[in-house]
Amino acid sequence: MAWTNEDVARQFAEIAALLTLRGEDAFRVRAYERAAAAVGAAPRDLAGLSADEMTAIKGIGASTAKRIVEYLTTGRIAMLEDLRAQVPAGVLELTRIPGLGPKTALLLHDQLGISTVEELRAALDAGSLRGLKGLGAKTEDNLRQSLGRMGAKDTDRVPVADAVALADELCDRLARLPQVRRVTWAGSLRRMRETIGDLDLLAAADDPAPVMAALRDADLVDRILVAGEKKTSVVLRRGIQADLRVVEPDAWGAALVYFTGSKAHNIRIRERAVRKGLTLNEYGLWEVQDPDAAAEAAPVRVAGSTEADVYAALGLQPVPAPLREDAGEVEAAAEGRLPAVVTLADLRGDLHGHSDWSGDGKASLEDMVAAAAARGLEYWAVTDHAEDLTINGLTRDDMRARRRAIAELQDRYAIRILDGAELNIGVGGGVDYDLDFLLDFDFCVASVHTLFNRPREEQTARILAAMEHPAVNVIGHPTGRKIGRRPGYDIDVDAVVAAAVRTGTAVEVNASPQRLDLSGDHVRRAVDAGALLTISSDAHSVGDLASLRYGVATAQRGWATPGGVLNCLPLDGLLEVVNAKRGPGHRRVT
Ligand code: DGT
Ligand code: CA
Ligand code: CA
Ligand code: ZN
Repeated sequence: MAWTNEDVARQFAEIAALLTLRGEDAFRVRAYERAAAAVGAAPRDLAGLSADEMTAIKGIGASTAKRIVEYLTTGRIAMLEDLRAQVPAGVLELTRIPGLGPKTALLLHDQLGISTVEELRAALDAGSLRGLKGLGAKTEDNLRQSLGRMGAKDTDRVPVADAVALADELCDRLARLPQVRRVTWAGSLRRMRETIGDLDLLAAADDPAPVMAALRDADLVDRILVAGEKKTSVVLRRGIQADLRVVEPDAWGAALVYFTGSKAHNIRIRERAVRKGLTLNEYGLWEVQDPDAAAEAAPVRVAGSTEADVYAALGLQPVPAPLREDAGEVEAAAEGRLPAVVTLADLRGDLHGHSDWSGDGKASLEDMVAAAAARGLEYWAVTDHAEDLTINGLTRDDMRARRRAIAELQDRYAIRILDGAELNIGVGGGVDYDLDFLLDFDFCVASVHTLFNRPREEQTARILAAMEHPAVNVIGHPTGRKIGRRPGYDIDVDAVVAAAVRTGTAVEVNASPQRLDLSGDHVRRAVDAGALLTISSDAHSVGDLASLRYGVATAQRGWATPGGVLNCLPLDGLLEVVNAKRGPGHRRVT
């Protein structure tokens, strides 16, 4: 990640917060707060400046400058490290939530024993903050909103990509056993939630014992929690729990439905079963037995061996796992109007990616192009950072040189390389370079990389202004959140989505597992409004291209169809959209 002024500012804000938490002198605290504000608002990139040049900036004194230099050269500030060691872990984490200052954090810690974001979430849900002295209903409201924008926390839940890697590894091993007919993962992982509480593995086998034993004996396992006949639970070395159920092949589909969940979805379809005079459980969909029937009469299984059978017997279209959240999908499936959601195979290109032309890209342009081509993509946009991202951004000359490199590669590769840029949305909504220069690109992403803590109206207006630009084709990671680490900036997503429709600008589903931005819920709002999406990897390395699957799953969770996704269009269709945005009188991209 780039070291930006914003990043430096965060270090000072943290110092100020930690000093407050330690009850330090208000004057000293204020000095660091002022330094944080000055750094955040500095018109130039600090990395290029000497300590002397820094002190010329209003609000930065000699000792602040010294610490900035320390940070930029070593990546750490010793004083900050010392402070971190002295304050109860977790309390500071709370202060990362906008609207929650050090005083409130201490209050929550001392009065309610809250020291993690998750605990705060639970306390809010339980209403325990109400009546707390010094904490009004307005603050409570703000906290709730900030937590909502932050996404699920990572303390005891793991990011979906980590869980996929573990679950794949375990399933591969189990699949090799001769007894195993089928094996897969279920639960929140199969629904592709952003974070995963535990892994739910499901296998079909006639004899469960050797399958259970194989999991217990796996070297990935740290300890065994349950060693039953139907279920084994273990804690993996990585700290995450894995549950394995083994069922007979005739129950496979019913078990898969049951253990995929969500619980709310299961309840909804079980109600449907009951209305049809059936019962649904993990072993199948059954006819309800007549109480007068002979005790030895065998129960009748209506469906069970495949998921499709179970849904069909319930009078439902088969529901893709990411949609199973009781968000209207059962009603839609009953009426035959489930969306044909976008799949990985529908993506024809990737419209956000980096090469080592920008400082944070890890692979060469050619390696990235070759990897995108090897994935079967028809086009790939290289959107290296533009110049306003001072550390990693490319100057005009860099961009021209890169353009020559692209042309040379294009002679040798069939995949279309789109000459692109990731522009920085300035505080007033302006972007890098100038109109003429921007129109020389084929495709531009515009993203917010600085000044996250602006008020909602300002932040929204800034993005709306950028959307008006004829060369801005998509807003990258529109809310700026990092899952479990920082909330997105406060924006009016519905206003952004409406402006996307009006201006012909797309909104991105950034597929990086730490972003997934837009989230599934936001995608749903974009889809309902008719906004065009992109699903892009934002790859900084060859391996990152594989993240597209998480973007697709997130789009599925928001009910997106290929028709609503810009990079499901073939190249000429994509270029038509780009040229329509440019309007007449501007260079056309061909
Ligand atoms: P997670 O693990 O918190 O990320 O979320 P899930 O959805 O994987 O939940 P988990 O592991 O507790 O349970 C796996 C599935 O089992 C869940 O999605 C639905 C199903 N299930 C069916 N009935 C119940 C129930 O009564 N309680 C729970 N906990 N799960 C149930
Ligand atoms: Ca689970
Ligand atoms: Ca579980
Ligand atoms: Zn990017």
